[in-house]
Order: sequence, then structure tokens, then C-alpha cells
Amino acid sequence: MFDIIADKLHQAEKIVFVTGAGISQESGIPTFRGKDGLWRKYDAMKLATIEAFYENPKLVWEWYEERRSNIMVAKPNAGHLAIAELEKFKSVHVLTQNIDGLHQRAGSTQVYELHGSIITVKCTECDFKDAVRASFPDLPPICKCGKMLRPDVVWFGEPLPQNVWHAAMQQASSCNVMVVVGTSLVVSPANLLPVYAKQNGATLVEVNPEETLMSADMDLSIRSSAAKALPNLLAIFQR
Ligand code: BV8
Ligand code: ZN
Repeated sequence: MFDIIADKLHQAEKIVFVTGAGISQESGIPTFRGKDGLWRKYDAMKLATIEAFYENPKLVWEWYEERRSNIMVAKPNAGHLAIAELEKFKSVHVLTQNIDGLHQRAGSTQVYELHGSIITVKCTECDFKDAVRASFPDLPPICKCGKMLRPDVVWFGEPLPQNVWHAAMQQASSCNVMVVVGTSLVVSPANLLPVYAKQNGATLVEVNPEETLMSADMDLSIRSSAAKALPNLLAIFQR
């Protein structure tokens, strides 16, 4: 299996990775739906929405601050590093649903953050936007203009950043191999990206210890974790 995929990677002009919470799981960041899932303790469907934010900005901010502090101490794992390493040999674009910035910290340079970033905060009113790595003393944090700051993430019911989404669709529709890692493909429109790739004749590879909604559409599925499977794949690719 790994040999076949490594071969496909060798033949490919362009390789696209679509990643979700599962690739950061081995960096100690809980996924959404897993047993330790974020959505167990909190109902993210309720909290990751603009309504929840305006209803109870302090609670939503407490949730993000807890996640941000966890993400700040997390390290990219062997899965993130293998994707970054592959960039030395091939054109690699990473379309990630994650907001943790770990692909960039692993060294990947073509990363599209479909759902924004927890590192960046923006104003709910003016055009202030900046990366903030320190934790905020008071929640919700207030902008210089007097209005509330919010995490620069895409909440449910909010559109994805148009420029990022169009670029991601473009990459998905023009790649030869798409590797879907650590995502349950529940959330739309990100879950359409493998459909675009398939429509354009790409080889679809899935890396996930469990079945997903699109496992039946995958050309090849590696039932393993990202931090195990991706370095193995890279080692065989480099032989
Ligand atoms: C939009 C940022 C339109 C915030 C996120 C019904 C009602 C309401 C809405 C909808 C509805 N039906 C559809 C919708 C649309 C909605 C949606 O898809 N809802 C779902 C829940 C049904 N989507 C939206 O609202 C999107 N916007 O559609 O806008 C629009 C257009 C124009 C104008 C106005 C509006 C916005 C969606 C973005 C939401 N924000 N994140 C934050 O993080 O706090 S989504 C968030 O959840 C993540 O970003 C990610 O995308 C998603 C979680 O999914 P995964 O990453 O897949 O994680 P999950 O835990 O599910 O799975 C982990 C996988 O990893 C598993 O398969 C597991 O087996 C595997 N795994 C575990 N360990 C490992 C592993 N794999 C490898 N290695 C391991 N070690
Ligand atoms: Zn402001």
C-alpha cells in the first residue's frame, strides 16, 4: 500500500493535503468528535457560533483562551513534519481546517487556513487584526476602538474567507494526488474539497485510524494515525 502511494507521489506534479483535527491529536490537541473530543466537554456547535459569542462573549472567550494556551505549548508532530519535509521534493499545498498553526510551525510554507487561526484576533468593528500569543488578562478583550475583540476563526454559519476558499478550491481541482488526513469530513464546505479533486481525476488517499464519510470514495486508505503513517510514507518516497 505505502509503495503504491509513494509511487503516486513520485508521479505527481502537485500534491494537496486536506487536514483536520486528527493530525494535531498526537500533538496533544483534542479533536472535536473523538472520545477526548472538545465537543464532549463543550458543545462546540453552540460555542463556535456568532450567536454564542454575542450572547456570552466571556464564556466563548474562556473556551478559546483554554484552547489557545494548550495550542501555544503544543508542538508539531511527526505527521506535520513529514508533510513539511515533502515540500523539499514536490509542490505541496496544505488545506487545513485546523486553527492551531502547527503546519506552519512544522515548516510548511503553502498553508491555507480554511477556518482561520486561533493565534490571530480581530476587532468586531474596526479593521484591527493581529497575532496575539499572550493570554488576555480580562475577557472579552477590548480593542483600542472600544469594541470587543474576537478570535479570527470561522464560526458555524459564517462564510469561509473568500480568497482562501477560492484558492483552496483551485488547488483541490488541479492536484494529481490529494491526501486527506485526520478529518471526519463532516463540516462543509471543506468536505467538498476531496470531491473537487476526484472530479478532476486526482488520486485520493485517506490517512485516518477510522472510517470517514468518504472512505468509500478513496482510492487508497491507510488505517493508521498521522504521526505513524506520514513519516513511513515519506521514508518509502525517499528510498
Ligand atoms: C458555512 C473553527 C455558509 C472554529 C470550525 C446545519 C445547521 C447549521 C449549519 C450547517 C448545517 N448543515 C451544514 C451546515 C454548515 C456548517 C457545517 O458544516 N456544519 C456541520 C457541523 C454539519 N458549516 C458552516 O457553517 C461553515 N460555513 O457553511 O457558511 C455561508 C455562506 C455564505 C454566507 C454565510 C454563510 C463554517 C464551518 C467552519 C466552522 N468552524 N472551526 C473552532 O475551531 O473553534 S469547524 C471545526 O470542526 C474544525 O475547524 C473542523 O473543520 C471541524 C472538525 O472537523 P475535523 O477536523 O474533521 O475533526 P473531527 O474531530 O470531526 O474528526 C477528527 C478525525 O481525525 C476523525 O475522523 C478521527 O478518526 C481522526 N483522527 C483522530 N486521531 C487521529 C486521526 N487521524 C489521524 N491521526 C490521528 N492521530
Ligand atoms: Zn476595533
